[in-house]
Amino acid sequence: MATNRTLTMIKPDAVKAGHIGAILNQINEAGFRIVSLKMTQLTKRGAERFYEVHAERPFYGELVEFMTSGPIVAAILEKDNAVADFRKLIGATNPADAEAGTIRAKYAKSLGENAVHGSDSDENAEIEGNFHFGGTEQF
Ligand code: 3AN
Repeated sequence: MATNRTLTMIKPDAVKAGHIGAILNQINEAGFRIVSLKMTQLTKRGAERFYEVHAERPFYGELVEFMTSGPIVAAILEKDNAVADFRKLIGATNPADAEAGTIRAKYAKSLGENAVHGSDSDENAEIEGNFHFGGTEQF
């Protein structure tokens, strides 16, 4: 996957609350091209693997439980400076600290249930993109 790509997931809280369309629209309006897109549900093993870097953190169990609690929407997005620009668009991890107008400020419920994921580096964007999508699913 090229380095101008990032991986997002619309998390179970935002899917349940009916925000898929609004969030995808905000992503498009911000200039990201959708390279891959699907609705899916993470298995416990899958979520543990996806969040392996957080395995030692106290919130790991809660995070895995939440991320497997319902369907998510996964997408690979493309834009110049995709990783940094997307993290700007979604806002701070804790919605209480997220800038007004950001996706988390608008749709996130709490630090744990924070509506969307965004990759934190080009390297992780590639790993995470390949976690969700095979080569023939990346356009
Ligand atoms: P970000 O998603 O902004 O990159 P990370 O990578 O620090 O944030 O955390 C990954 C996910 O773990 C967050 N999106 C959030 O759902 C959850 N999380 C992070 N910190 C906490 C915490 N202190 N308590 C509960 N959940 C947390």
